[in-house]
Amino acid sequence: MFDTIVALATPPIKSALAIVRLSGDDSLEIASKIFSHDLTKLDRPGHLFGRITHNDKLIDEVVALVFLKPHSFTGEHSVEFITHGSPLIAEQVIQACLANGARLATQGEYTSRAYMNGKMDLVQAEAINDVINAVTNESKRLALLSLTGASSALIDPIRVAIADILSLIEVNIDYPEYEDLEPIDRPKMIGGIIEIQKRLETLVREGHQGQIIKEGLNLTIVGKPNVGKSSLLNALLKEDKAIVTEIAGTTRDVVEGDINLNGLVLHLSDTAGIRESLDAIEKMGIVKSFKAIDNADLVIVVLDATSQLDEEDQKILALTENSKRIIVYNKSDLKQKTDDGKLYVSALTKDIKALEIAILKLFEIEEESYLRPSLNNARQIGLLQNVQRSIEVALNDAIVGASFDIVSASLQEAYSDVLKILGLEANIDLAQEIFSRFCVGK
Ligand SMILES: Nc1nc2c(ncn2[C@@H]2O[C@H](COP(=O)(O)OP(=O)(O)OP(=O)(O)O)[C@@H](O)[C@H]2O)c(=O)[nH]1
Ligand SMILES: [Mg+2]
Repeated sequence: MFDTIVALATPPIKSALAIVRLSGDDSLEIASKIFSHDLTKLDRPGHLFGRITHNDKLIDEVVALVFLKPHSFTGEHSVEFITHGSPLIAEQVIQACLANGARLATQGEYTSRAYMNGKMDLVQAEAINDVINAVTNESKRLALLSLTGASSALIDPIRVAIADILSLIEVNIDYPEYEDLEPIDRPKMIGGIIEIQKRLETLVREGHQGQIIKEGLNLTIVGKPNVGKSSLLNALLKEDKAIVTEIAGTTRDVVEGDINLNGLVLHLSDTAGIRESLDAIEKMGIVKSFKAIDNADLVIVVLDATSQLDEEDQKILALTENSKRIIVYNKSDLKQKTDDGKLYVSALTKDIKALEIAILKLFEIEEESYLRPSLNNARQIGLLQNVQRSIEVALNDAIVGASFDIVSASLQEAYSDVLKILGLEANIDLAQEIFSRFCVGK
């Protein structure tokens, strides 16, 4: 049971319509105090046209959408007033609701109530934000898979597999005298844990891919002056965004732009050519280049295909050694084609396909990645990694012959973290899992 909250569900700007919504046990009463119809008498959901008045003053003519518990987004009684799209009107409707007992909703409170009232799990609740924030069709599709529960469903086989082993261990520990009991077979248990480990590896890998599809990648283009970094940026962007000249040291500041590469959003940064410089402005630009390398998910190191690597190139290669990187040889148009395994591009002639393919391949983004549900935000992946760690401990303990209750402790931890992904409590659920499998004490 929650108090009744009110908020504007649309942006506070002039528009055709605005929506003010109420949710909570007293929604119908509060709405009825300011609306021309009595909504408390409704026995079914519906919409009604009427007037909103407060302190005997007409505020607006509106349509009220009425949702009855539990058939609403939040699972509570809920009323949405569709008003004319004036921020002033919306504000007055909200004030009238507040004066009649509602309180202002806090950020995300409607969704949090939907979660608390069991309308959705935590993965689904998180997906609402992803749906709203998606900027590509691909990321929206992934978010909808999570919203509709397809990502949450990925948890279940792992939860059940852990519970299978746990229940066997627990019952053997607690009821060793129970005759019908299947004794624990250690190799079988180890096999089961390895199976869980494999499933987790897949989930984490696919989660990272989903995260990349959703959030995009920061890609930084670096190299010494004049190798064609800005030209490469322009070729990738298909736009003349950065200034290109034959003068070394042209780019001073970081130049940024986004592209959508087969559904993968790349946040590109072209940087100042890195070299020893006495020019104060150029030096500042080079400091920014170093920062951009640190912030990058992927560094593109540009080398000049027409000349031998020099000391400056070597320094940049050393500097990016620990970054995820792709080394490209630019200006291939000036050079005879050789098949030496190096990645050649020509930013000038826009021959950069090989680089685009290499990027997609490096992050293992394939057609299926866009269609696959995944647990793909930092919280979900972090918990999956916790589960991985506990499972690894359980596996090592099981292999070295540790006692079953030691193995059980790690498995219980894993089980609890699995449920946390969905925002569920572990204790009650685990007991239910165990006793649903065995009729102990029957
Ligand atoms: N032939 C040929 N010339 C290129 C290519 N890419 C760039 N250039 C030329 O190389 C020169 C430098 O290009 P930029 O893109 O400004 O090089 P940069 O690496 O950004 O240089 P700085 O900003 O000074 O660090 C220009 O004259 C470009 O036209 C290429 O693929 N082929
Ligand atoms: Mg440049």
